[in-house]
Amino acid sequence: MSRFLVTTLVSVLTAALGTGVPAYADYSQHPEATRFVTDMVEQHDFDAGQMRAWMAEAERQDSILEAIARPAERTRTWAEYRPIFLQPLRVTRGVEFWQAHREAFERAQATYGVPPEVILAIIGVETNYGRTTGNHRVLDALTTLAFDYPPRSPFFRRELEQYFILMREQKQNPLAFKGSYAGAMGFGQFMPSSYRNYAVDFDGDGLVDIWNNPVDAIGSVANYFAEHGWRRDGLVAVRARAGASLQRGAKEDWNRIKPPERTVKDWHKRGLVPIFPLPESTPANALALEGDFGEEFWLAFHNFYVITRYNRSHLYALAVQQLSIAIKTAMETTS
Ligand SMILES: [Ca+2]
Repeated sequence: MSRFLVTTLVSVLTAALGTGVPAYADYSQHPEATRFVTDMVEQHDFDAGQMRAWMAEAERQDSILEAIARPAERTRTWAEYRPIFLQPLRVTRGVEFWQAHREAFERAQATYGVPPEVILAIIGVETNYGRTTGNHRVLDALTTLAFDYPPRSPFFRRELEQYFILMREQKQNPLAFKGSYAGAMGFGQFMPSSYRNYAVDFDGDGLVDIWNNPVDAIGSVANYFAEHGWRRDGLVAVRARAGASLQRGAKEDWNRIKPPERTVKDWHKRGLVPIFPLPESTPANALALEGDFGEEFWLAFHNFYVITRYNRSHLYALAVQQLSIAIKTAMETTS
C-alpha cells in the first residue's frame, strides 16, 4: 500500500472517530493550503506546479504548535524572566559585538536616532547576537501555523504569503531557510512582512541580508524602530517608588501596552514617583511587576511602547531596556 493510501486511510479514520483535526499527508492536500496556492497564483502570479511542489515539501510540526501555546512572556514573572536575558555572558558578548561593528552602530544612530545599546539589546535578547537564530524550517513553521493553528491563522497566512514573495525578490529557495517556531528570521528575528518592509541594505553591497550580514541586521533593527516612532534621546523606562498612599485605581491602568496617555504628574498624584526627577509633563505608563524583592514599580515612556512594537510584551521591553543599560555600562568601563 502506498504512503498516500495509508495516510489517506488514517485521516479518514481519524476524522470518522472524531479524534481531532484530520491529518493530511502533506500540505499539498490540505484544503486551506490548496486555497492558498490558488490565491498565490491568482494574486501574485506564482507558478501553480511550483507552489504545489513547495506545499508537498512543507511539514506540519507538532513541536511548533506546542511552542506557540506557551510563550515565555505569558507564563513567567519578571523575577523569572529577567535573569534569562541579563546574564553576564550576554552583556560581554554585547560589548564584543559593539566593538566588532562600531562604524555600523555609529551610522545607525546618526541615521535612525537609535542608540547602539538598544539595537544590541534587541539582537542580544532575540538571538544572542546571531548565535541562536532558530532551528525550524521557516516553510514548516509558517504552513503549520497558517493552516493548523486556527487562533492566528489569518496572521500566519499573510506571513506565509510575504515569505514566498520575499523569497522570489531575494532569488532564494523557500526550503532553505531556518528560523524560530513562529517563522522569525535572522539576527533580529524579523517576520517575513517586517523583512520586506523594514530590512535595509546597510553595507551597500546590493543585498538586504539580515540572515548572515550583521551590518544589514544593525541598520534593519534601527530602521524598524525609527519607522515605529522611536524618539531620538527619548526615555525608555525609569524605576519608581510607591508611597503608602499609592492609589492603584483600576487594574487595567497598569502594565499597558499602548502609547502613554497619563503623565509623570498624574502618577505623582496617585503616589508613584520616579527615582530621579523628570519633567512632570512627560507621558508615562506605569508598571507593577513581581520582582526578586517583592513588587517593583516602573514608569514606562514613549520609547518603551516602541520596543513593545517589536514584541508585544512589557517583560520583553523591560528586559531589552535593562540589557541595554548593562551593555552600555560595561562598554564604558572597557573602552
Ligand atoms: Ca547588504
